[in-house]
Amino acid sequence: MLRLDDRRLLSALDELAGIGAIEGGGCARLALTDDDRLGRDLVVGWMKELGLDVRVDAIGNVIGLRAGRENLPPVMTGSHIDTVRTGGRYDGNYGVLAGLEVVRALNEAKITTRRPVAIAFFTNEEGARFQPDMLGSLVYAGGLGLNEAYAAADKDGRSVGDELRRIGYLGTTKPGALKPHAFLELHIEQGPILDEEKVRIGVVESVQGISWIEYTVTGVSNHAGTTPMRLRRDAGYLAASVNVFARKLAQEMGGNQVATVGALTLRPNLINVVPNRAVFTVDLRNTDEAKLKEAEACVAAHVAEVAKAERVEVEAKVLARFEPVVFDAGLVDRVERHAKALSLSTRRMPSGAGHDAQMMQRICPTAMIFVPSVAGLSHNIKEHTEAADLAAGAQILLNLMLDLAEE
Ligand code: HGY
Ligand code: MN
Ligand code: MN
Repeated sequence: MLRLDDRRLLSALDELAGIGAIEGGGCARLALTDDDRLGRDLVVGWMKELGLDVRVDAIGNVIGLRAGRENLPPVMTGSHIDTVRTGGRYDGNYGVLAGLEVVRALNEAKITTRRPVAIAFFTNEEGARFQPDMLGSLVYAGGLGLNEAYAAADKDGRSVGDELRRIGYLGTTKPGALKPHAFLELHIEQGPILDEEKVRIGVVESVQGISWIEYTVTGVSNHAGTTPMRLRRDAGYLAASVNVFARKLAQEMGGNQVATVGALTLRPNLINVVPNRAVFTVDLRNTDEAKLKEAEACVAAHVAEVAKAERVEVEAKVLARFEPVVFDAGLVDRVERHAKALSLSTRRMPSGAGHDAQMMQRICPTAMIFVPSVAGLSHNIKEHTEAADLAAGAQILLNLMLDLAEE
């Protein structure tokens, strides 16, 4: 069996994690920042060293293509190399760099596969700076127009289009021009299931639905000491009330329902002033679309009820909304077979996190391979996956890609 060099994979992960490194581990490379550019440049350099034909598309997605014996739709693998601000070193990076090690193994074994092989990283998967998340793969899959994507702006009003140009990754190839024969994404689980159950490989059947809403609340700033409670129009109170409500709602709904108020800013944000403005986000997710809709409706009703009682104005903006996605059953079976062929324990599961794969499933058969996250930690600088698990996932990727590239 062709083996890939997992030591090289580990050192590549370390080197990439050195860009935007955070004190104490992890890395921060928010999409289209200078650190993202440096990370992109490093990976593009590795792609070129491996002899890949590197293409940058009009939304900054980067694809390294390795020719096959025949000019057929390629077998593609990839993920993302942008991170959240408290990012770990494996989220996204692992899938891209494992793809490069697949190419290195093919090169060293002087194997030319029937189909071309492609390794991709997509722009702004995280959605931490620009929304929606999975922006690059969504455009690639035809789910969002380029102009709308270019117009997405961060908190400082910098747009995706301007930032792509500024960092030199406003490419020319048409996103989605290269339609894969199949797409695989190798990724850390980012949750606690595999680690708790001591299972080596997650055979991912689906990705849960996601709803991101940003609320802007306008009240009246007032003196914290002299303003009686009956006269308050406290924007911060509404934000806090929604946070508590969303937590309780998720607990009462149970199942896969989760709810997070992740971002919150108050103005004037001073100890002795009743806030007149609050901007906060609500992230709701569920594997069941009907339940996700129910959760959205409950939160919206609570916002309206409290806004009326507190006499504040509220503006809601949908930042991202994707329904659950089910992966190609045949390809999912093949992930499971390849894991078992290596005598690795497996369990089928949904993905709690969003991934580029959920967009690629729109245009080609797609599946994901998960490896365990220690203590289920992710989007946390302590994110960790054992070397043996990283190697096992990468070996499945190599074996399955070889399979797919010969059919
Ligand atoms: O939020 C997510 O699930 C992903 O990390 N973008
Ligand atoms: Mn990811
Ligand atoms: Mn992530």
